[in-house]
Amino acid sequence: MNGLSATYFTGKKDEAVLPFGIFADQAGYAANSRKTAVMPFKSDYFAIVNENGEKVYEGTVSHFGYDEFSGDDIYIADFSAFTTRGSYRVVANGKRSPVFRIGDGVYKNVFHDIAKAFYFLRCGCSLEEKYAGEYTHAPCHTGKVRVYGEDTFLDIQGGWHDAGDYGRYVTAGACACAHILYAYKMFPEVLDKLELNIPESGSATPDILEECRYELEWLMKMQREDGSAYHKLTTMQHAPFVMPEDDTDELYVFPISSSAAADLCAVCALASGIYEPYDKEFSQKLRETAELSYKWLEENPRNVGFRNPSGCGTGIYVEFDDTDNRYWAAAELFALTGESRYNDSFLHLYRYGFQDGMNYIKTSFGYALIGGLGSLSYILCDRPEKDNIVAEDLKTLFSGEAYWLADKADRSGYGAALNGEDYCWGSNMYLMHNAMKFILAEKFTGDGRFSGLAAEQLHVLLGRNPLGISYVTGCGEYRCNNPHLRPAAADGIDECIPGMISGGPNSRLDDWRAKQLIRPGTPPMKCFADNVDCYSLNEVAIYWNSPAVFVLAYLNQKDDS
Ligand code: 9MR
Ligand code: 9MR
Ligand code: ZN
Repeated sequence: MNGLSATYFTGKKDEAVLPFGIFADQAGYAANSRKTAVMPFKSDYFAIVNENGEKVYEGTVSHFGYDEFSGDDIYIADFSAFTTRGSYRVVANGKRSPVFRIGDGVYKNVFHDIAKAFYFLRCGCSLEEKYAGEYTHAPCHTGKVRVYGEDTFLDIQGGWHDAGDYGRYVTAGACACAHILYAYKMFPEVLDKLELNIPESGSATPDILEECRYELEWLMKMQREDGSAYHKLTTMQHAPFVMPEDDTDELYVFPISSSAAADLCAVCALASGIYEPYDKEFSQKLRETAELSYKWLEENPRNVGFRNPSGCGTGIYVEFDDTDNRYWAAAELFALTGESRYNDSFLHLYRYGFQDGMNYIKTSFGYALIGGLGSLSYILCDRPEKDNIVAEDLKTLFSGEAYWLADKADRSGYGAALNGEDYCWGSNMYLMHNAMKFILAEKFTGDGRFSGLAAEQLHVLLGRNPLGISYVTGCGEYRCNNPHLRPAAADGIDECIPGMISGGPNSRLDDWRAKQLIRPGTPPMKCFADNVDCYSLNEVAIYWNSPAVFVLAYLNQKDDS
C-alpha cells in the first residue's frame, strides 16, 4: 500500500512539519452529507480538485475563530453542496488536503477493517495466511495457566489480546463484546452482510457474531465454579516487543473481582438472546453462565475490587465501585428472562444506586463506568413488565447528554464533542462513545441533527483534526502506522495490520516517551505522536475499536437505506 505514514514525529522534540496543511476525513464523505475540511490559516477561497488536479468546485471560507483545544485559528471549507462522486483534495493558498472520496459506501472498507481487527488479536490460535494475509503468526499463549498463589493449573485458552499487550482482561473484553453485540442488535441488516473472511466464515451465523463468540468462549472460561470471575489472565509482567508465540512466560489468572463477575454475567445474558436463533446450545450455556454469576453477585453484595498482587505489572482496570456493573447485569438478565426479580433489582439500583450528580454513569459505555449498557438494555427490551416511565427517563438521559455534547461539538473548530480534560489516555474512545450517544439520541428524539454529529466525530477520527492524521491504521494517505502493538512492531512488515484505532491525543502524556517528544503546553488535540513507544498516546485496544464498530454500522446502514 502506498501512502505516507506518520513516522516524522519519531525523535523530534520540535513541532512536527505536517505533510498536509488542510485537514479532511481521509475515508471521505457521503455524497449528501455535510462536508467540511479545516484550514488552520486564513484564506478567502478554497477549491476542490480531482485526481488530475482539475478544479471541480470553488467555495468561500468561513472563519470559525480561535479553537482552544488545538490552539488553531480555524477557517472552514464547507463543500456540502458539492455531491459529485469521485476522489478529491481540498486546496487553498498553496496548501492541500490528503485525498478523500465523495460518494456512496465511503466507509465500507474502514468498517470492514475495524471489525476485522478483532480477528488479528485472537489468542490461543495461529493466524493463517488465508485469513490474515501477511500478518500470520503461530499459536500463542497455549500453555497451562496457573491460578495466582496456588499450585493449581487451568486450561484456559482463547479470547482476544486486549491491546498492544498480550493480556486478557474480563471487564475490558465484556465491554468490547457488548458494543459489538449492541451494534448487531440495532443494525442487524448491515452486520449480517459484513464479510470478514475468518475461519468460521460460511457458517449460518454472521461473521461478526462468530468473531464475538471467540471472545465469549474465553470469557466463560474465566468464570470460577462458584460464579465469580477471575479479573484477568496475563503473564507477571508485560512481554517485550516479540511476536505472541514468543511470549512464553508463565500465564496466570489473577484474583476475582465483582466487576468482572457482573460484566461477565451481563455480556453472557445479552449474548444468550442474540445467539439463540443460531445455536441453542451455546445460547443456553451463556444463560447458565450469566445466572451462575448473578447468584454469586447476590451472595456477595459488596464490591470486591482488584489490585495487582505484588510482582505483577500488567493492566489493572481499576474500578472503585461495582454498582453500575450490577445494574447492567440485572438489566440484561431481565431482558433475557423477563423475571421480575431482575427487574426489581434493576429498578432498585436505578433509583438508589447512584447519588445525585452521578447520573452520567447511567449513560457511560465502559470499560470502567458501564451503566449506559444497562440503560440501553432496559430501553430496548420489550418485556411487558418493564417500567415504561423509567425507560423513558433513560432515553431522556441519553438525549439530554447528547444536547450537551452537541454544544461541546459546536464549540470545537474541528467538531469534536470533547473538551480539554477529555483528551486523556484513550481519548478516541470517548470520541466514539459520544458518536454512539448521538446515534441513540437520534433514535430516541428523531432529531436528524444528531445523525450528522455522529458523522462529525468519525471525521475527526479519520483525519479532520489538527494533525491531519487518520487514527486508524491502513486508512488514509496520512495515517497512524506505528502503534504500541507488539505483533505490529515485531513482524517486520512496514505496513501495520489495518483497522486498529490508536488511543489518540492525551494531554497528560502518561508515558516517558510522550513526555520526551511533546513540548509542555502543547494544546490537547496536538498531544499525540505516532510513535511505537508512546503507549499512553498510541496503543490500540479492543474497547477502542468496538464503539467504532457501532458507529460505522450505523453510518453504513444509513448509506444503504
Ligand atoms: O506495553 C504495555 C502497554 O500495553 C500498557 O498499556 C502500558 C501501561 O500499563 O505498559 C506497557 O508496558 C510497558 C511497561 O508498563 C513498562 N515497561 C515498558 C513496557 C512497554 O514499553
Ligand atoms: O485504557 C486504559 C486507560 O484508560 C488507563 O488510563 C490506562 C492506565 O491505567 O490503562 C489503559 O488500559 C491499558 C491496560 O491497562 C493494559 N492493556 C492496554 C490498555 C490500553 O492502553
Ligand atoms: Zn496470545
